[in-house]
Formats: sequence, C-alpha cells, structure tokens
Amino acid sequence: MRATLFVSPGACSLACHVVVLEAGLPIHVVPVDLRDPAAPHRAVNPLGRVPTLITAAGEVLTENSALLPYLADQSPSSGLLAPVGTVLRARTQAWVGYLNAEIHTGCFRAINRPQRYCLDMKGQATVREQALLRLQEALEPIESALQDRATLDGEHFTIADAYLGVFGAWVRALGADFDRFTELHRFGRGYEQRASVMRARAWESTTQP
Ligand SMILES: N[C@@H](CCC(=O)N[C@@H](CS)C(=O)NCC(=O)O)C(=O)O
Repeated sequence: MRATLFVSPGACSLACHVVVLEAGLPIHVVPVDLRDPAAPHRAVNPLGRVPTLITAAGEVLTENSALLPYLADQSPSSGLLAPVGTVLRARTQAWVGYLNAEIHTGCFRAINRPQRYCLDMKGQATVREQALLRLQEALEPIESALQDRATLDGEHFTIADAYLGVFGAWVRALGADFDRFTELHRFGRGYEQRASVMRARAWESTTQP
C-alpha cells in the first residue's frame, strides 16, 4: 500500500505537502473538503483535521508536530531536519512547536474560528480582536530570527520553514496592520517561489476534493 497524505487547499497541511515534494517521497496526496462530513480523512481521523497521514503500513498519524519530522526522517539527505541528538534538530523542533502552539493554535484558531471560544457574536468579535493583538506579539521572535536570513536557521530550508510559509501567507492576508513584519514578508516571497511550494499550491488549487 502506498502512503496517503490528506490535505486541504490553503490549510496548514501545505507544510507537509511541501515536505513530501522537497524530500521526493512516494506519497499519494489526496485533497479533502474540510466542510464535507463524508470527506475520506474523517474515516480515520475523528477530529476531521488535516494533515492526516496513513502510512504504507496502514498506521494513521496526525499533527504537524509529528508528521513534519516523520516525513523529513524518511529522507535524511534532504537536510529538512538535522540528525537525532543534535542542537540543530532541537532548534528546528522548537520552531515547529512555537508555530504550532503560539501562532496556529494560540492566534489563528481564535482569529479564524472565534465561535470555538465564545457563543455570542459580540464576544466573538472581542476574541478575534484580542487574538490579532496577540499575533502581533507572537510574530516578533520570528521577525527577529529572520533578520538578514533566508531561513529560520540561516542555513538550511527545514521543516520549520516549510511550516512558517503557511503562516506567512495567512499573515499577508490579514492586510496592512501586519505590513511592519517586513522580514516575514520577504521570507514569504522566497517561499512562494520555491519549486516545491509552487508545485504544491498549483496542485492544491486545481485538484478537486
Ligand atoms: N494541531 C493540528 C491542527 C490541525 C488543524 O487545525 N488543521 C485545520 C486546517 S489548517 C483543520 O483541519 N481544520 C478543520 C477543523 O478544525 O475542523 C496540527 O497541527 O496538525
């Protein structure tokens, strides 16, 4: 059986899709509609979220924080993640953790789905407003890390960069309030020009779930 990665266009699963392409992994990528209660990934992931991976052995894996290193480790020579036990690997994992907890769950979940935090409309507007302010703070360490650097570690394009590019695009879509994050926007322009990213985005925008 060939491994299958479920993704949704524009979602955080783009990071795994990019890593699959960067590493040249023989994985079948399948698009799903997150609003469809019958979407195929729901049969294996009760949370109904992407990314969801079914390995060649039929094991189901979820969570970017697990999938990104798992995929990178299939191709050590890709340089997407340094070897086990190295400081470089720990630093990349720290960024993955930061992006996952602070940026995605800590900010974007409340910005994009405030109804998960408050039932009334007025409260939802407050949740969203507060999350936008929190995002301004949470982006500061990323902006500093990217100073004069093309990637987060300054040398290699890693799984953390594959993941950061997703949020770079989401931040850009928030408009002028986020214009001051010039290093992140520069990083984002480079990200969107990578062959793997262009290929993944083109495929996701033309392949119907
Ligand atoms: N902690 C999860 C979050 C995954 C996640 O929230 N994915 C979104 C797309 S960006 C999703 O599937 N949303 C559908 C939903 O929450 O119902 C991870 O990092 O993999």
